[in-house]
Amino acid sequence: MRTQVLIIGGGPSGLLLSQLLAKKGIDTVVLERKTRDYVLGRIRAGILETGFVELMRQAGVAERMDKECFVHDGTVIANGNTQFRIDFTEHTGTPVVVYGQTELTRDLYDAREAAGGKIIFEVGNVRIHDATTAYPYVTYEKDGRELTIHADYIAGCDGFHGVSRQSIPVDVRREYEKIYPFGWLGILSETPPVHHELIYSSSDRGFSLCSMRNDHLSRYYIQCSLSDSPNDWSDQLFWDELKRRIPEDYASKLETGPSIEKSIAPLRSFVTEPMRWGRLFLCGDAAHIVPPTGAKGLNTAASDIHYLYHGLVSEILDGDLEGIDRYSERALARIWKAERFSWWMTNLLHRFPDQSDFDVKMQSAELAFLQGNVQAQSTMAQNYVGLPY
Ligand code: RFL
Ligand code: PHB
Repeated sequence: MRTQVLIIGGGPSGLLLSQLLAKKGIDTVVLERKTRDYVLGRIRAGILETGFVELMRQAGVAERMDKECFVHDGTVIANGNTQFRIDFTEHTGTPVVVYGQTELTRDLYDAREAAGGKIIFEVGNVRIHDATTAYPYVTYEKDGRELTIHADYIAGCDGFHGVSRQSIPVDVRREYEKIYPFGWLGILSETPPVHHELIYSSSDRGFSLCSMRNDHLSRYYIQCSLSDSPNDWSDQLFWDELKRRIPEDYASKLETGPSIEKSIAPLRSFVTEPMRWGRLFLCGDAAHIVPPTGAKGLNTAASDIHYLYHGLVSEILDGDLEGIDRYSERALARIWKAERFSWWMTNLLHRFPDQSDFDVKMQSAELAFLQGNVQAQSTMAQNYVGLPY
């Protein structure tokens, strides 16, 4: 088989790229290790920058999102019982949008399938060959057979544990990593959100976040120990702990109920450089990870897709190499800023095991400064709604 752009990974990055390229008449094949149901079972991001929303519109897959999403003009930040609001729209002219990763991935799958897009599920042993030549190809296993696809370009959209990044020789790539000494325990519950906007909360007992998917589906997180397992946390324990970490006026009106999903995510900052090796381009989690505190994971994946999509279209349709030649440099310039913001928010709001009383005072002083300073709020808002592409 042969295609113009072979995409490894059928998560949001891979599907969005495939859908955008299809709109320009460029042929793609997507190889996905899991089933569609498995990919759609992963509960992940919930906040989209307007840049992402715009890309979904360009891809022709924004109809349901535009109807069902919730526009958020600001967020609440709390420190113990003190709370304040940062107004994104006032500071930047731009809100963010609440629309779950599960939903947008479903929309992308539906659109690809309706257009007859080629997505091959349950592939194994994917291997990239000859990426630095003009004739790269990929081998994989499906139903016990080994198959080959030749391509002009390969997009590595296969997440942090995928094969694409690992295919780049170790003497070519440089990796930067920070592992945080805690995780996030998250639950999804069919209860109304405690507040109509998100609440990021710092407390003596650790960080917590009140988020949502819609009017009757809430997503809550609490900072937890890396040695915890979701089974250690009954629903009752979770709700009791969350109530202790948010301001009392929210705790008293929090509606609790059975969790329909409960999982722990470790927190990590990670970047690999460069994001291109010959005709292989890394996108999204395959190239970088942020701690979820700034809601940037999926949004940085989208900006990669924006740069790669425009680069590939210019090369394939007009023979202009500039976009793909500068892909890695452009994508990384934006990613490092999102890494900084996510690292800053994580450091500001979490309790660290080795933190001194002085360190805690520094966090409180920074939160107080943010509360009282319009420029600091504007800086936060600009980063949260997303820096320009
Ligand atoms: P994904 O979503 O990981 O998709 C990669 C796809 O590639 C497939 N794959 C392979 N396919 C073929 N061959 C192989 N060898 C393959 N290896 C892997 C996988 O099955 C998968 O379908 O990466 P992508 O598309 O770059 O999208 C990135 C986002 O998913 C990610 O940045 C965010 O979800 C990060 N993230 C969060 N971001 C937020 O902004 N807010 C959140 O609340 C949030 N929560 C999370 C998260 C990531 C988590 N992970 C990675 C464990 C919670 C969790 C638990
Ligand atoms: C979510 O709703 O899952 C969510 C929202 C904001 C974050 C992280 C996760 O910073």
